[in-house]
Amino acid sequence: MSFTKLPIASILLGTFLSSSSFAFPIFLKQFSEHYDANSIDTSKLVENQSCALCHNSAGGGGPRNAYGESFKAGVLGEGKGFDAIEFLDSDGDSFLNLEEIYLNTAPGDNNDAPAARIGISTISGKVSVSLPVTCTAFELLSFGVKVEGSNKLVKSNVSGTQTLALDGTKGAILAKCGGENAVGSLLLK
Ligand SMILES: [Ca+2]
Repeated sequence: MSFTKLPIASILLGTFLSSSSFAFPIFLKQFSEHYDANSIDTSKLVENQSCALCHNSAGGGGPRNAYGESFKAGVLGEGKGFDAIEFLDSDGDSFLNLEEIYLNTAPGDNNDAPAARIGISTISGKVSVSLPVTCTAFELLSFGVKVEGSNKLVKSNVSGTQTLALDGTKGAILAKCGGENAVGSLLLK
């Protein structure tokens, strides 16, 4: 039986969803949809963290963790999108929330952090990416700018410093080595 045939049940369900730990699945869905729309697969993060993405308790409800507090202040409080809290390091592990989300480590848990940082800088109209490890599966996403003529670059078994063509001046670049747990980003203003 569908909820469309049970308006009272729908109303009651809506009340629970907006006022308790049941609110979480709605925000989790928004989180997944936002990052899916930006070519960032968060399925592993969502599966591993579930309610602990924003709460101290894996079961949800109760106190929020550092990312949950950022979400409460920036997204709920100020009515902004997830973008508003992406360039914060909520849990203080020295990696930005967006970097952690891209790598699928927990942005609200400083015991779950990337293992190494990928250095990204611009040099004479190009972008320089310094890999601290040999990347078995290197991926680079760019927003607003293009790298090597594309918004997504995938390479296998790369190491050292990559100097890549950059088109555009304003945007963001994310790079990761999924298997080696390394990530980096650059915001171009
Ligand atoms: Ca973390």
